[in-house]
Amino acid sequence: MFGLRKTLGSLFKSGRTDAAWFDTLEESLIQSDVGLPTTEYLMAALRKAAKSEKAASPEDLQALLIDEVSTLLSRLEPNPNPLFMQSAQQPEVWLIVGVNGAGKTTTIGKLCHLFQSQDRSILLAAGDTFRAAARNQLKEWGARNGVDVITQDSGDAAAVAHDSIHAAISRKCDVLIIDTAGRLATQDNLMEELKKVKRVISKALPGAPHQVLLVLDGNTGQNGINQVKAFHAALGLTGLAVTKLDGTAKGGVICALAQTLDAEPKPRIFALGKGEAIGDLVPFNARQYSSELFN
Ligand SMILES: Nc1nc2c(ncn2[C@@H]2O[C@H](COP(=O)(O)OP(=O)(O)OP(=O)(O)O)[C@@H](O)[C@H]2O)c(=O)[nH]1
Ligand SMILES: [Mg+2]
Repeated sequence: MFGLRKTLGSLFKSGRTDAAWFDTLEESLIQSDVGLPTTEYLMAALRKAAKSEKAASPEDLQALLIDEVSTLLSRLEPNPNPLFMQSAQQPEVWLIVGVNGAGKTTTIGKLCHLFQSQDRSILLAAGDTFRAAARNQLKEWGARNGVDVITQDSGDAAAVAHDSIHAAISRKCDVLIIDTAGRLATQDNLMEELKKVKRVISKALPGAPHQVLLVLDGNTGQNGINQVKAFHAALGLTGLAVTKLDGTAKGGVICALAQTLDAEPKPRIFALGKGEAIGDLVPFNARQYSSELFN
């Protein structure tokens, strides 16, 4: 599944762990967007283990690497995962944000499917008011899931959010998921609009939004870290969904994130997107991810 696997798969099967072997491993980690500090940290741990002969064979080193990365990534694992919490809030409001094309609308379709499998009633809100096509795309996901979508012809995302909260309250929906238009964190006016959407939601329903989820393209590399920081600073993210991890060689960005977000209480990674289909959303599990990355 991960492209990194091809290089590493053969590396961990080779018999010798000489200097060239370590160099190849180091190169692979950097290429997969693990990032320099994390690569250095991991390589130091492996070299030390190899020297002390605690881990001599490639298999031993592979197991050690999986352990190290798993420990690192466990910082990002929510416990419990809000995807599976039946909260007392009704409606529980999810605000979905991120840069253009990250996979927000698709992730909403998948989330909707997941929540429905938990027997929760859902309402969607088309807060991406920039393009009519965006509204239609969300409507398609709504139709696929048999779920209503609140839309407006106006160009005001905050008004849609406001409407949808009242609709969700009066319909007694368990979960309301609000889509937003993609934007760069450097576009100040658009970030202000997003803050306004959040304020309007809080006013319409104190305590909401209960989750502010940043959808991050797993292929964005180190820039993904800046996205997380900037959106978090503006909105107070609670969670991340990292998408397009099917067939990428860049899954390492999650390791870099773990190191960066170390000191932060939030956000955590709730889910990974592994395809375009409705079922292609998996809850984030540090150990599983780590062994998939290096197997
Ligand atoms: N392979 C793969 N493709 C994905 C995944 N998630 C989303 N996509 C695709 O990425 C493209 C963009 O997805 P959207 O959901 O439209 O992204 P968005 O963030 O809503 O985009 P904007 O609303 O334009 O900002 C679509 O072609 C999706 O099918 C994933 O996990 N894997
Ligand atoms: Mg969209």
